[in-house]
Amino acid sequence: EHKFWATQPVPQMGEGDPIEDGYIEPSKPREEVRQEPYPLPKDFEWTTIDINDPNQSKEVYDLLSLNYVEDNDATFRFRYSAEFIEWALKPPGYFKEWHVGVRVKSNQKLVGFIAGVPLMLRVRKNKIMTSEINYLCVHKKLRSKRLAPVLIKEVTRQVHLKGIFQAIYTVGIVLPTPVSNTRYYHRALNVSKLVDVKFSYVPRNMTLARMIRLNQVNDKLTLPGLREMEEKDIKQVAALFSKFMERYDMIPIMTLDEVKHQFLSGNGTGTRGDGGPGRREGQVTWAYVVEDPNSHKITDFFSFYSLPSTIINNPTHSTLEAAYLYYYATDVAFEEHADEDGKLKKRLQTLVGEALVAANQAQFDVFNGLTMMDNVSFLQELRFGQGDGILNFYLYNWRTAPLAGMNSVGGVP
Ligand code: YNC
Ligand code: MG
Repeated sequence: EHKFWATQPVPQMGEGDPIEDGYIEPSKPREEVRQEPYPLPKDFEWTTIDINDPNQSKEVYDLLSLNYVEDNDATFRFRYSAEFIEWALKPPGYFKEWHVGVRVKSNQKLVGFIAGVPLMLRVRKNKIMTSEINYLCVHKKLRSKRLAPVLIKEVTRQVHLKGIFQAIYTVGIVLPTPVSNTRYYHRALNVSKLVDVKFSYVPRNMTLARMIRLNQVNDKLTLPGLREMEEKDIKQVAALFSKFMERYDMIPIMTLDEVKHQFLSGNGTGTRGDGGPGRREGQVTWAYVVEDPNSHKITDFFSFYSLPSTIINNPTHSTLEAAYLYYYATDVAFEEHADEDGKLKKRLQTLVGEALVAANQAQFDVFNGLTMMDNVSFLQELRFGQGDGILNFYLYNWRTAPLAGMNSVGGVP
């Protein structure tokens, strides 16, 4: 069935739960790692993408914007911005060698890409240094030629050369073998546009006007103490975040520098409005905190990021502006029985409700979330609807029983 994946250190389908969590194949000393790049078909060559070079970052943007992930009926295609790609590929401690490209020898055109970034992960009781693999893409004209396995093997070799032997990745399709499955949910903000582009439909027994009214959000943030996150908050946010994330079974573990990178370095430059209403120039992430006015303690935080999609073949609208719920945390979770008596659920509903307001101010058309973290507890009340997209989580060279249901996956971008 899976000619390539059958050869890889991943749990094979139907293997059953492991007796103990652990690696599938042992790590190797550097000198035992293959030293030469894997061979490519003769018309192609490897390239290391220098993501700091605006020309090369634009090449990756161009490749992905025309050839990356589409929805099931090819109506929408992810269009990560160049700023987003730069932010995502340059976390603290990134390796340029993990930004692997394939060019056509004759004209140097970039036709293949895969990237990894280092990520400390906790899976149940184990902390594992991993590579988070993303942005695997082969030009549409070169599909089904088994280039993807070569890209995967080459990035694996580059990861091994840095002494790392585990990886995490998310894919829309089912491969051997998901550690968790999540589903996309969507909260309409710009209802009439979503209906226009056939992202949403007006159900029977409903009118467009009524649907617009039902999905209206406040025009201002109202939660007392809520403001944008700043540099001075990093330490408190990092502490709150790491304590909150203890609830989940698979989570990233971030240093202060990583917290700063994840929540502030994508916030764009200049002042609000420079990049359009509610946005700074080049803004890809939004992060908010709630500060207690008396103690100045940060009690809550939430974040979301911008990932537009190209609307394929639409005469009037070219772009779907989508915000994606990212990480959040609240100290309500540390109160006794906060879970059982619904206090946590209520707080998260308030926080994400404010995220919807901020996203609406920034002119997003839709706000997306996955069925992970505690999201299932508030999706319905906040009028998210189930989408057709799924997202499977995978671990490379690590065995653990499936992470099922809520409170299992604490996410990974
Ligand atoms: C995929 N998305 O099953 P078998 S997600 C992994 N992830 O192998 P060919 C995939 N494997 O089944 P094509 C995959 N898609 O025979 C396909 N495969 O064992 C497997 N799409 O290769 C597939 N981006 O080259 C099969 O297929 C083999 O030409 C077939 O290329 C695939 O980034 C692809 O969806 C996805 O650009 C490049 O369709 C192409 O179709 C494309 O003949 C649109 O490949 C964009 C798209 C994928 C987004 C993502 C995460 C990728 C994870 C890769 C695995 C990482 C493993 C860990 C490595 C580090 C280890 C350490 C340490
Ligand atoms: Mg291919």
